[in-house]
Amino acid sequence: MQARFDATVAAEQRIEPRDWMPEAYRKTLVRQISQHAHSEIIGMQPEGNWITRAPSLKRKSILMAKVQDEAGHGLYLYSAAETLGVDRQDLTEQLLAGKAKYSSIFNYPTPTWADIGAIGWLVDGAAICNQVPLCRASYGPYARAMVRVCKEESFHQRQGFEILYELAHGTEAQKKMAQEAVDRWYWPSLMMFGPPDADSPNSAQSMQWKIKRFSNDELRQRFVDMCVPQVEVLGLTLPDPELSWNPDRGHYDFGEIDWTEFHQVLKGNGPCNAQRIAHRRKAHQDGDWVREAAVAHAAKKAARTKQAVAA
Ligand code: FAQ
Repeated sequence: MQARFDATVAAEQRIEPRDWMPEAYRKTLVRQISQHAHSEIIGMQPEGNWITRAPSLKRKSILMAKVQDEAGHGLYLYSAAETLGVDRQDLTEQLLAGKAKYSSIFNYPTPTWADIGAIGWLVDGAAICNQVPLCRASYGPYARAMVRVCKEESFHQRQGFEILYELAHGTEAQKKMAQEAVDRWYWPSLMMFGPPDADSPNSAQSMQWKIKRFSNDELRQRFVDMCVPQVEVLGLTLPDPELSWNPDRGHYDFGEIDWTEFHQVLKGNGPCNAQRIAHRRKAHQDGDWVREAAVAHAAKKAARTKQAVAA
């Protein structure tokens, strides 16, 4: 069975839920997919904060659609995780108990409207760099979920870029607001790619299994290289004095990331960790009646079908 699994992965074919897989492969997928799902769900909060205050009806409807898309991504991902034999309720309970990881990026605040532009451009931009290769992940349900997610994230990124572009070409105060938001989100976006390769315990095995196709540092570099020409079009700057083109490498060199900050955020000490979990718990409690109603409705429907069959 192991040989067949190895041959399937080597041949770039997909592992499906019905196939035998090593227990460690299954566990790695549950870990990554569930963390990813939690990130999408918690990731609704920083932008959700601006739905009632979006500066126009058009901006409000776009933002509502975007935040709903993130909820949808969470649902596809929980479904993909369930194909591996875990229960969505258990995953949710781990998140609510503060035991599950989700992306560090969503523990930062959104004090101005420009932060919504910066999230779209930088956070969705980083998400795309990371997730496009996941469309080729060896596990079928995860790879297929990623295809739709990436299409939606591309649209999200463009709407964020457009918000920033308008602000950057508006009044002096608007341009300043856009620059400050980019300054706030740039470094945390680089941290989204995970620890440097040398400190990434999961990368080597995940790449061997073709879950991950590129290392954390490779994708981070790709993102920096993408941001530099785009920030020039925006007429803004990236907050890194060490950023410079390296002709030998064919890439931009960039400054040192503050990994102490990253580890603090992972430990729960970021600016919004406590608020994010408290809000998620309340939203879950507020949704109790919906889940109860759905279960009651399903039971009634099943009873009616049973009666009809008996008759
Ligand atoms: N934050 O050995 P590695 C989005 C953890 S979705 C928190 O390198 P791996 C859309 C890592 O889990 C954003 N924890 O791990 C959106 C591991 O923990 P563990 C989420 C992090 O898995 C946009 C430990 O550190 N995207 O943005 C982070 O091989 C706008 C060691 O790290 C995904 O989840 C971090 N930044 O590589 C939504 C993509 N980085 O379990 C709303 C799928 C690392 O061993 C609004 N995931 N850790 O204790 C992946 O590609 C990978 O899981 C990585 C990490 C690259 C994130």
